[in-house]
Amino acid sequence: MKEILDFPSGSPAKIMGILNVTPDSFSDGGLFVKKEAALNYVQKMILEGADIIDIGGESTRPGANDVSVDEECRRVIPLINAIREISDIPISIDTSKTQVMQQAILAGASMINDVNALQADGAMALAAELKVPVCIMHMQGKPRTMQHTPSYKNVVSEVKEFLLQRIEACIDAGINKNNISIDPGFGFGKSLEHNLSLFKHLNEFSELGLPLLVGVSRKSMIGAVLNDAPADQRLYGSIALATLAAWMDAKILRVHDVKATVDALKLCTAVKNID
Ligand code: 7PJ
Repeated sequence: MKEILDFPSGSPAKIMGILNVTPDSFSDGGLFVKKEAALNYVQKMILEGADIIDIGGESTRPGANDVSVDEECRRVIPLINAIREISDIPISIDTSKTQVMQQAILAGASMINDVNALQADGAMALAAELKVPVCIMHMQGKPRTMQHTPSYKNVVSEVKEFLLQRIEACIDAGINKNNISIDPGFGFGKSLEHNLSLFKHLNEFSELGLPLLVGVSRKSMIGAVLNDAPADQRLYGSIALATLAAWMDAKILRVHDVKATVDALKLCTAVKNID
């Protein structure tokens, strides 16, 4: 199987297609709670060129309700099983709960995507034991309250420092460096200015020497710049930022709109690869 975190030089960034199986996500909440609808949507994303499917059963939008391990498993595990019956596309599990990570990988998921950077009890040891790729993300605060008063002296250096410490902790816990990707965590405890500043300095995250994942699709930073456009009016803004991220060497783009992003990336890669 092709390695998820393998990026031959000149190859385009990979597209991680988002599948939220939550009744309350901000842009597609409730759409894919039924297994059949979710499976059809996965098929569509695969045909459109997704490289990875990211499944999340716990909404991390600001103020979202907590979900129990059982409920989260009930949402994601049958779906992972069902996808495995139709495709061998890599699946990442978007969760911060150790038990959900374990069940998901057992059911056939291939990667752990944790907005909490594997800080839950046992999460890091589990990832080391399972030898699966991980994404560790920066967040200031906790989802319920993170947007209340985000505050940094220097957002770029603070996020970088956090990621550096988590990378070292992962390696100390026995996670292979080749299995780690990093994410500055757009919208997770950040004001519009923080998000824009982080984005402008994305290049600097390459200094950490690990593949960079960027998730800005339909996020509120886009709505804010577009005069408070609602989530369903953020496609063009999302494509602009996805293209800029790829230009600044992001290796994985976590997106809702797979086909539009794939097309934009083809142009980005064509320009990048010309002398
Ligand atoms: C992200 C994520 C992100 C990573 C979510 C949303 C909120 N995982 N999960 N990075 N965002 N790695 O899609 O707006 O930015 S959920």
